[in-house]
Amino acid sequence: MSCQCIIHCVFSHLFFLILSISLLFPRLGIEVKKEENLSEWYSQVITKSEMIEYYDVSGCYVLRPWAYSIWEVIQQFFDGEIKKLGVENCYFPMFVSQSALEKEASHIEDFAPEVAWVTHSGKTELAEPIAIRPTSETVMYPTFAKWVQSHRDLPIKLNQWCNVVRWEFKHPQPFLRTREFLWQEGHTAHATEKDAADEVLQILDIYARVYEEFLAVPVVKGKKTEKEKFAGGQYTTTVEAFVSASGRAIQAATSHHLGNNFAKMFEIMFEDPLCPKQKLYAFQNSWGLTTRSIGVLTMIHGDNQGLVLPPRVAKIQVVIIPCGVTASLPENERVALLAKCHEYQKRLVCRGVRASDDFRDNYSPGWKFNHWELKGVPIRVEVGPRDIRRQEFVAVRRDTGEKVVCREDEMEALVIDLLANIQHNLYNRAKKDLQDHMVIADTMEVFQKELDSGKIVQVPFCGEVSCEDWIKKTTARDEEVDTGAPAMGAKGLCIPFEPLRQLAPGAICISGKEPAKFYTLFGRSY
Ligand code: 87F
Repeated sequence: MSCQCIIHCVFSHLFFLILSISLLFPRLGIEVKKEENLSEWYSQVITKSEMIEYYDVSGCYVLRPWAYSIWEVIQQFFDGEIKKLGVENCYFPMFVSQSALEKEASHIEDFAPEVAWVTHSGKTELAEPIAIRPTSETVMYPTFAKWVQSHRDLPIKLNQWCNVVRWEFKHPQPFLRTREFLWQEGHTAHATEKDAADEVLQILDIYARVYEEFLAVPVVKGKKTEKEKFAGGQYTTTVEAFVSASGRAIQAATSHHLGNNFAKMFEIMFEDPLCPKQKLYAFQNSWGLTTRSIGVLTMIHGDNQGLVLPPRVAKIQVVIIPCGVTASLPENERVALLAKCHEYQKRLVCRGVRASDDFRDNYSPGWKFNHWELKGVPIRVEVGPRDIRRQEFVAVRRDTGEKVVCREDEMEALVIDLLANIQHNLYNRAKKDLQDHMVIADTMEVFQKELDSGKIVQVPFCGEVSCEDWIKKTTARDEEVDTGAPAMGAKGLCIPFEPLRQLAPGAICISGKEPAKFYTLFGRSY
């Protein structure tokens, strides 16, 4: 064999050796920093934490139990709250006839490119193509019309938990922008404008509570601008969250008042109780919260070790890991150690804590620490033989990395207290982050400077669509200073219900032309 041949042979063997090692032992930890490459960090976090599995249809993803369990917590809370308001669950078909979908021509125009159609069964073309629901106004309202004759048939308050399909062409991102997603959509019809308007805000409050009390994500409540509202409705209220790692805001949930726009299209009407023979149109709302919320939580709380879960939505809140099980540890001590871990787990479960022990003996404690850290479990409890002798254990918080030594007899109280503390700490941290990144500007120069330093900005605004177009165009940048990516223009995120400052009398719109009507929050967004 020639010398060249031997070298070739050695190298190809080496290559296959390295390849098989890397296939057998994929890198465990997160390999990029959140502050250095956010999108790569995000995809590593969601896959390595076992929330998402990729799928071979672009824009569609598998939600694994670790992610789906978060959705179940949201569902349980939200479902309970809307039932208190008299909302009932139901299920309507996922298919929409062309005629129903196109009834609301005015607003469907903008959305038409995203609607997916079924055109064939097998090789046979359908007589009429059928759309897959992108939202269910046009699915439900023909039925509402059948059900409403008199004011006694109102209100109708329905909700459904389902999937919807919007065939987006922008870059997809798991949870944040997907072609199929899960949501709840509420649709209600009322006899009076006031009844409907009250409900819009009640629902918005529940959305804010989902984010603030469960996901530990602070939100800004407000009304959408004319340009950004749901075109089919009268006005849109929204909760907006902020991802400081990208300097971008994200729409967290919306609650719309539809006025009688849809009632007129679908003839949802009833006899005026005060003036028989006179027909009145119902006043309607629709509102939705999606699995995007899980992406928001990930973006906001995740760190360079991986996912960080707020305790209230964590499938496992406490993981108990036996430590110091070496070959030299006497059998009776090993048994006692595992028994103690199991006892802790049982005692916590008895108190309503979602605790789990990890007794797998083919993994080292160090490996388990990394694993559960990556998955964002709020508290890790470490128990070793020496801890048992001292009647102690060590608790490690995921949010700060802090270690707390704890007495065995105070275990339940301490852990429960620590979980509440972590929940609050995550919220307070994110709240401070939002406060530090939401500022006021009264001139375009300051507005642009703040935007380019990753902030969202409240500016005096006239509310005109043409002016909002101008702001978006003017604030767009060809190249972003540090990433080299083009920086999109600022969108109107909302007209905050509680602006940072009240508008001064005679204030002029940021564009310098018309009088300002309100402070409006602008920012780059998802
Ligand atoms: C995409 C394709 C077709 C959004 C679409 O926000 C139609 C639409 O109507 C569409 N994307 N929308 C607006 C949805 C409004 C509203 N529906 C009920 C919600 C919450 C839940």
